[in-house]
Amino acid sequence: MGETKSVYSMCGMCAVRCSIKVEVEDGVVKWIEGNPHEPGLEGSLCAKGSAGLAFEYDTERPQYPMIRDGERGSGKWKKVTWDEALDYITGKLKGITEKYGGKAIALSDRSGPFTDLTTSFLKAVGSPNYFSHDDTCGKNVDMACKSLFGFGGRGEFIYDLTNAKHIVLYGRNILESLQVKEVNNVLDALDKGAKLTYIDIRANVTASKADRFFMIRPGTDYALNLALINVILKERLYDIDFVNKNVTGLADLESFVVQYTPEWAEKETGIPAQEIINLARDISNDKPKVIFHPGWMLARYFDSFYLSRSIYILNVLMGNIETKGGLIIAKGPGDAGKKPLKSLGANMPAVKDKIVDAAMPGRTFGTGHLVNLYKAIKTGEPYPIKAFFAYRFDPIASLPDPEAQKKVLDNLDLLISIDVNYSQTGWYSDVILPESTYLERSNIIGTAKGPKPSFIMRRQAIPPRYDSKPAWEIFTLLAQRMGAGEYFPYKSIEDIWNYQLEGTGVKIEDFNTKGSVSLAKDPILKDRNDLKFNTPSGKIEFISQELAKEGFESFKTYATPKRPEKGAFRLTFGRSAIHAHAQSQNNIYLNELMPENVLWINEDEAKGLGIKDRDMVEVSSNGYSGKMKAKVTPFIHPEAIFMVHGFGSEIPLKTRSYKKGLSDTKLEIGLLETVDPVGGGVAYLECFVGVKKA
Ligand SMILES: Nc1nc2c(c(=O)[nH]1)N[C@H]1C(S)=C(S)[C@@H](COP(=O)(O)OP(=O)(O)OC[C@H]3O[C@@H](n4cnc5c(=O)[nH]c(N)nc54)[C@H](O)[C@@H]3O)O[C@H]1N2
Ligand SMILES: Nc1nc2c(c(=O)[nH]1)N[C@H]1C(S)=C(S)[C@@H](COP(=O)(O)OP(=O)(O)OC[C@H]3O[C@@H](n4cnc5c(=O)[nH]c(N)nc54)[C@H](O)[C@@H]3O)O[C@H]1N2
Ligand code: SF4
Ligand SMILES: [Mo]
Repeated sequence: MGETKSVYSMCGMCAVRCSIKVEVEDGVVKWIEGNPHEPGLEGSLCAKGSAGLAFEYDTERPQYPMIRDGERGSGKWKKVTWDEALDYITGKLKGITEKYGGKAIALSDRSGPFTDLTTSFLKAVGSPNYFSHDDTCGKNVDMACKSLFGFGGRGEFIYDLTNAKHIVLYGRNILESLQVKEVNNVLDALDKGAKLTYIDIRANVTASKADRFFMIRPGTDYALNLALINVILKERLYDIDFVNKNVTGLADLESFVVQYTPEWAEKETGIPAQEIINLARDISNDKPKVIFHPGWMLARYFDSFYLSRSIYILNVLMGNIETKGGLIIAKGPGDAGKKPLKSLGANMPAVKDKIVDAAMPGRTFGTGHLVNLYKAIKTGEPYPIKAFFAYRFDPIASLPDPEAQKKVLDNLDLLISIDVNYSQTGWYSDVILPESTYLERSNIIGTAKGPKPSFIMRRQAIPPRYDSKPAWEIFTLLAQRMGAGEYFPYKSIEDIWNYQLEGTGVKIEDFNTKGSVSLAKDPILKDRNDLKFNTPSGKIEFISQELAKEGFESFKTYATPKRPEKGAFRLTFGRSAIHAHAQSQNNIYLNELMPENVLWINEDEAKGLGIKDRDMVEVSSNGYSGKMKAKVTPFIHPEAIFMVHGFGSEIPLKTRSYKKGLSDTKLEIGLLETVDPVGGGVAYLECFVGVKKA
């Protein structure tokens, strides 16, 4: 037998980044499993994680840098060396910077624990224009959180699902749209007798595990919540002590929700009034160990900001903040009395220019909205953006309306994709830089906030199989060529790690045994009698001063969502447990398990249209149409159809997924600038399409 080793690292088959143990023999990966030392994971991986082997040894991924050799999107490429590719990029970037300033360079990545690399790269080249995928995902949820607690985001609260007694999920398909640890935590909680209430427009795997399932009318969750709040306040079912101590604006909320009775909500949502009352009473009995999970998917309607806000308000009313079985504020190194990682940008001068959407008219809450970046690329206002890095991000596959997007992106002088796959954006870009896969590279060290904060490390397990480079090296080489080498002097990942760890007392070797370094022995809980929030008042603001300052109201009058016209349906979408967005459909294992997506359609509606199960149907929207197989089922609301996102690839080099299934984004025509007017998240679900038998 040759040389064998075990490497602790992080899965990269989706953005969850589960901790993994990789078994390597003679430079070949033989086995990947969940990190057995990681509580809650204990060795488990999902199907996508296990298919990491197939991904690694696939030939249908970029193998060397490529420069476009024809029109954008023509699929004609020239193989080049790294020097040629990097010189080409920096030659263009220098021209752009001279003419428009560093601010004309924008970058969007997937966000997460490693963004210090990309934000520092932008800082080094003088640009404030860092964006992430968040507008396409949970931005409204983050903004709602910020308006109440003063800190923005999903990562800022840990949902202590394991210890909860009642979990309420709104379209949070937690067992399929999964994070392995979270699935284990939910199943543990259910084993211990926790109740699960699931609200969705269709019955999926999560619904099948629920004690209570409401098939809600699409887009009406806000009505449900207003009625729940109405009952909770009227019957004084809330945690009076906690609310009195920590909240501002209760009286305003009380008078606002008086009109929203359960009987009223029944007409909106289709959920019987008595069921709503029962849920409010049930939940209250188990408080504070209850969780209303805001999820992400509800962040896709016009009123999603206020809906997400109402979900957080329900949590607060249950007094479940900073308590076991509730929402625990994520702690960073500082809370554990430790120094944080040193930022790669720590010694760089601050960027003077403001991010491009800070000065936009009609702007939404907060900045860094991707959709606004697109507006700036399109109009050149408030200033031109001429270069765009799509790094570990595929906007053409993940924002609505690929054709409209391409027109916007045509205003760029330079579009670069840094990816491990041929992405839709890569296919339309000027340069593709192949990053080494998660098994072939190390990343900068990241911080995982939580009840017990830790430093986390992705570590190279095998040498790159093709002519690729890790991101730290790509951005270092780019910065050096841009004349910012003094800020990116690194020659190896160890140089970066040592720099990051300076003063923390942690050493590189400390990651050897588990792949991460915990900064606290026990979970850190703040004193619930002395909670301080980052809002202007220091309290949880039902009436938000920040919102008021920006001209937004704190409570929004409910507006009935549009009903589809006859023969039309609301297009909804989501995930399957087998695929990750648009990136895994060509994986040889995963493709075999699920080669294409199907159209969920309600059986009565289907009957009316003469559609039978497994018939081919044509789905159409504003001049575009495509065909797919129907799944005729009673388990979806009649107003909606549903398809799994990520199919219908147009990249011929990915032979297994090419043109398989249908792309939801292609049907989302005209929605590129359709956003929640406050939170700024893309309102994908405000989309209606026609369906007929093909
Ligand atoms: N219509 C519709 N639109 C949607 C959604 C939907 O369900 N329907 N979902 C939305 C949601 S919630 C999200 S989060 C977004 C997701 O949108 P994206 O963030 O664009 O999707 P991902 O598939 O996570 O990954 C983006 C790219 O990263 C690449 N990648 C993966 N691993 C690596 C790596 O290690 N290095 C590098 N350099 N690249 C890597 C992948 O190959 C892929 O091309 O899409 C959103 N858009
Ligand atoms: N396997 C797998 N897991 C993943 C991912 C992946 O790509 N693959 N991606 C990760 C990412 S980035 C994200 S954001 C999460 C997403 O996680 P979720 O938000 O839990 O999941 P989605 O699958 O996007 O599904 C959303 C659900 O919302 C429902 N829905 C649509 N409209 C309404 C409505 O009006 N009301 C209610 N109550 N429900 C509605 C849909 O029917 C669907 O079941 O998953 C994460 N986990
Ligand atoms: S959820 Fe699955 S694919 Fe995503 S990181 Fe974890 S094991 Fe990998
Ligand atoms: Mo997401």
